[in-house]
Amino acid sequence: MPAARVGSTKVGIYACGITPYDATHVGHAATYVAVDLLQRALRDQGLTVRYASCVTDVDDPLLERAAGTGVDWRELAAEQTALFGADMAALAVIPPDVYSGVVETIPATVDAVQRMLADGSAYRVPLEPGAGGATPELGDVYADLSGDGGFGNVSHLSEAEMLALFAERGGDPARPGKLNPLDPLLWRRERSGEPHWEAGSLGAGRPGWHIECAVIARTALGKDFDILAGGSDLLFPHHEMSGSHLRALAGGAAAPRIQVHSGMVGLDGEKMSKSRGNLVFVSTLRADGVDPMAIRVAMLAHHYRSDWEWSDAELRDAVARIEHWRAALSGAVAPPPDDAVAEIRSALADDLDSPRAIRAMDEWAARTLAGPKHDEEWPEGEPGVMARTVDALLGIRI
Ligand code: 5CA
Ligand code: ZN
Repeated sequence: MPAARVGSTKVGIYACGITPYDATHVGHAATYVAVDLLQRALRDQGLTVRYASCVTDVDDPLLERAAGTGVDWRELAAEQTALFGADMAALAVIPPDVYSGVVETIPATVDAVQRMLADGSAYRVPLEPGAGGATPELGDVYADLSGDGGFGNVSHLSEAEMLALFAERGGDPARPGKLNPLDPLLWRRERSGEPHWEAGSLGAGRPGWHIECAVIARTALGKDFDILAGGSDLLFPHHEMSGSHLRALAGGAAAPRIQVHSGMVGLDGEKMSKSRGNLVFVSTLRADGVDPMAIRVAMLAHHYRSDWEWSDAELRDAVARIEHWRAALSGAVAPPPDDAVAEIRSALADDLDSPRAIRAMDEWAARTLAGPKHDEEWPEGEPGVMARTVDALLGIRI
């Protein structure tokens, strides 16, 4: 787990938010539970956490889904964002201090792109005929990565690997007119049928994905915030590019200090993803009467960095585990909890080792249910200490 910056008791965390369609599946939720665990561990160390997140409320796949289903994209985004909020509350995820939409951040993003154009870290690429409305001479804007010596330090991938992932994850390496195939889009001029916003000297259009998160994070947390978080599928290109934009906007100083990436949750042998459609939604589980705390325990049973598979058996194990804990917590007496609390704290301080923290709780529950040995005296009230510990540190309310 990241140590606090020397002399500072404040930690800024930015976690990329959802693109609001087909949300919230248990993969998304596992990533936000991991960030929540990080936040709880840092708070327990006496640090003040400022947590910011976003909602990518205009984006190609969202627009495609809205067009495909005949729903207004704004309605789809609003409805899915509300559902996400309800799911997160049920999973006891501490809400962000700052939660910004991409659409509401457009003025700040326009300002950032204009600054990058002015200082030479961005350039215009001519449009195809028919694009750009009344000002087709103003091209799309791309970041020029050639001046960024830090590019590649997040993912450490070869150029071939970068190109493959860039093409797979929303990039456009083959776009004619770019200086480097990897240069990412900062501002997309208006195209027929696509939403667009007035943007002064840029010409009407909408922002690129990576600059949005850079601007939201920087606005909420300042230029040298500590932690950028998300699932491992965001490592490249998204977080590599956002990191590069943050350096460009800060004139070289590096933010964030640390990147945290959670593993991918799969289903039936494949990553759970909107494009594959192999999704288990938190809201569906909740509607089926599944205890959200069991969903959370199923997630915490895996280390946040590992990839794992969602299954009914995982959920059944979590339900049984909660019942076991509940039985121990509902008694009047228990062994003094100091060792168990210390073990949970130490597990979390060791790169958020939640499986180890959970084992400590299992062992405490087993000992409690076994009852005191003949020479032991257990004070009253101790189960309450453990209940508050798992609530505060693991976010599990029983
Ligand atoms: N809006 C962008 C980030 S700016 C986005 O990636 N949205 S998302 O809805 O696709 O994903 C939201 C979060 O869930 C991201 O951190 C992503 O890395 C994570 N995520 C997506 N699929 C999975 C999965 N199968 N397992 C774990 N985390 C996942
Ligand atoms: Zn993001």
